[in-house]
Amino acid sequence: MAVYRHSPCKIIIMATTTLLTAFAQDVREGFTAKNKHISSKYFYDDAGSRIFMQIMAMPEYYPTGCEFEILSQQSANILKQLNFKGAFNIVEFGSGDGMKTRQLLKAFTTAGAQFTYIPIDISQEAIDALQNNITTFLPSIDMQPRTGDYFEVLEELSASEVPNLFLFLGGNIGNYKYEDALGLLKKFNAGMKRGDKLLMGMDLQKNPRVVQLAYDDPHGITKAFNMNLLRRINEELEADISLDQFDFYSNYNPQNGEVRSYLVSLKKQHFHSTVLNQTFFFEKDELVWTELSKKYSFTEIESLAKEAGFGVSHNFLDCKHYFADSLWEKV
Ligand code: AVI
Repeated sequence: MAVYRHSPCKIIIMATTTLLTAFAQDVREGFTAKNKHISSKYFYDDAGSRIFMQIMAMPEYYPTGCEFEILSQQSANILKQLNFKGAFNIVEFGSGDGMKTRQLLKAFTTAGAQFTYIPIDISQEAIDALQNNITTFLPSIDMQPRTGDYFEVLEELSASEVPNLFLFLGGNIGNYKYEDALGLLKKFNAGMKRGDKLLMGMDLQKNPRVVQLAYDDPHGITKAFNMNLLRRINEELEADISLDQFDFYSNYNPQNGEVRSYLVSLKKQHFHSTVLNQTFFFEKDELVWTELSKKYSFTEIESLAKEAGFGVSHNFLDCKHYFADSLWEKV
C-alpha cells in the first residue's frame, strides 16, 4: 500500500480502494459534467476566508454593512418580538468572527435578557477567534461554543426546556439552490421545538446595478475569490492549471433574483490532476458555475418559510431596504 501526502493535513491512501477527499470527488464530478460546476462551499479555505474578509470590507459589497446596521440599531426590537419569557438560548450556525452578532448580544445584555450563547462552527480555529472576540468585549456573557455538525448539536438542544433563538446570518441561505435551501431549513425545523425562533439574514431584490456591482467589483477581489478555487485544485489535487488562462464572469438576473458566478476558460485547454489521476478538458469560453447568490422578494421569503414549516414574525430591514433579518417562528 502506497501512502501519498499531498498537503500537510490530508493523506490519500492508494490501495485497491482509493480514498479521496470530498473536494477531490466534487472536482471530478463537477469538472466532467456537461455543464461544469463546483460548489461555492469550496471557496472557504484559509486563503479564501481571508479574501472573503476583503469582500466584506468593500464599499460595493453592501450586505455586511446593512446587516451590521440592523443588528446594531434594532436588536432591542428583535428581543421584544421574540417574546420569550425567562431564560433562552441563542444558537448560531456558522458564526464567523462574531462582529455582527456582538451587536445583538450587547443589546440583549443591556436590556437585561438572560441567555446562553451557543455558537456552532465546524472550524475550531473560527470558534477560538470568536470566543476571544466575544469575551473581550462582552466578558459577562454565558458562552458555550460547540465545534461540529449543526444537526448533532440541534438534536441535543431540542431536548432542552428553554426556548431557542437560532441565528443564520450573513445571507448564507442565498448560496443554496432552492431545493437545498428548503432541505436545510426543514432540517433546522425538525430540530426545533414549537415556539423556537430563527433569525435569518436574507439579501433582498433591489436595483440590479447595485447587486451587479457587489458581485463584479472593480477591485477584482471577487474574481480573486473565485480564482482561489483553481489555486486550491492546483495545490490540493496536484494539478497544473494556468490561472491566467481563466477569467471570472458574474451576472445578476433581476427577473429571478439570482446572481450566478462563473470561471471562464480563455482557450481550448486541459489540466491534469495527479491526485485524481485524471485530465480535464475545456473548450474556449466554456464556463464553470461556481456560485449562486439568491436575492429574495418578500413573497419568496413568506413562501419559503411556509414550505419549511415556519411563519414569518417580522422582517427587520436596514434603512435602504437592501437586506432583511427575517424572524421566523416554528409553527
Ligand atoms: C457568504 N455569502 C453570503 C456571500 C454572498 O454574498 O453570496 C459570498 C460572496 N460571494 C461573492 N461575494 C460574496
